[in-house]
Amino acid sequence: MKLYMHPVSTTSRPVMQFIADNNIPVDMEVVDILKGQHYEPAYSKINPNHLIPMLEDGDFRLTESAAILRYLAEKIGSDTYPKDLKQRARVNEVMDWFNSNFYRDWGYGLIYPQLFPHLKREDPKVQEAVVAWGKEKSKGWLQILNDHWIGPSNKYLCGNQLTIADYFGAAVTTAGELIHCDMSAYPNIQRWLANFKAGPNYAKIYETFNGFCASTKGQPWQAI
Ligand SMILES: N[C@@H](CCC(=O)N[C@@H](CS)C(=O)NCC(=O)O)C(=O)O
Repeated sequence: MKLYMHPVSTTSRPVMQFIADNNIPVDMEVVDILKGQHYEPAYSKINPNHLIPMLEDGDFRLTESAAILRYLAEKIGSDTYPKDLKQRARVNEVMDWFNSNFYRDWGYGLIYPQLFPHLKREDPKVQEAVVAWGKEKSKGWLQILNDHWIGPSNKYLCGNQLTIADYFGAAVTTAGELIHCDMSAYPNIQRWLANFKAGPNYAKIYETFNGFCASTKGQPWQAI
């Protein structure tokens, strides 16, 4: 198998980490999205979405990081994607929650329009309003994540067992480190992330991302 990815990418990191944690034989092919390589014909031809990650398993190609995580977990029979109907439904629910509600306002409202030139609105008033909206909505989602999904005693998102929802949710939540969000108002999120970051391959997989975050320090971010 082959994964088209970039180590800084929010949606590549969870897949890369799952592959590393489970020693799945997958070749890594970097698509340099910072240099626009995802728009070059070689990649556009096989993924017209111009997005990473994308998995190749023989002649089968799969996009969408959450779908790739489910595919790989199912393929290796991992406990991180429970077989029990209700437990699996809970994992799917949490992944969908992150992928839609939370990521829309957190990623595409608050973080990315400040960070990526192609997502910055041309009109400064519009830009300000987009980011202010994203920030307010994100606070609401973070509170729900802190109080409802994790709560005071869960080690992970769906109880005390690590699931693919944690790989996905942690990658999305840590995107806040790009603009140096302070999560001290959300102790359950901090505790969950600390549990997740203690995993065997976190430091290695997140090394490039952490370096990128260090390079964005000290800028006038609108952050939490
Ligand atoms: N829903 C997709 C989103 C993929 C996505 O947004 N990938 C980003 C990297 S994190 C990308 O390729 N961005 C390139 C661009 O925006 O030009 C998934 O979960 O895989």
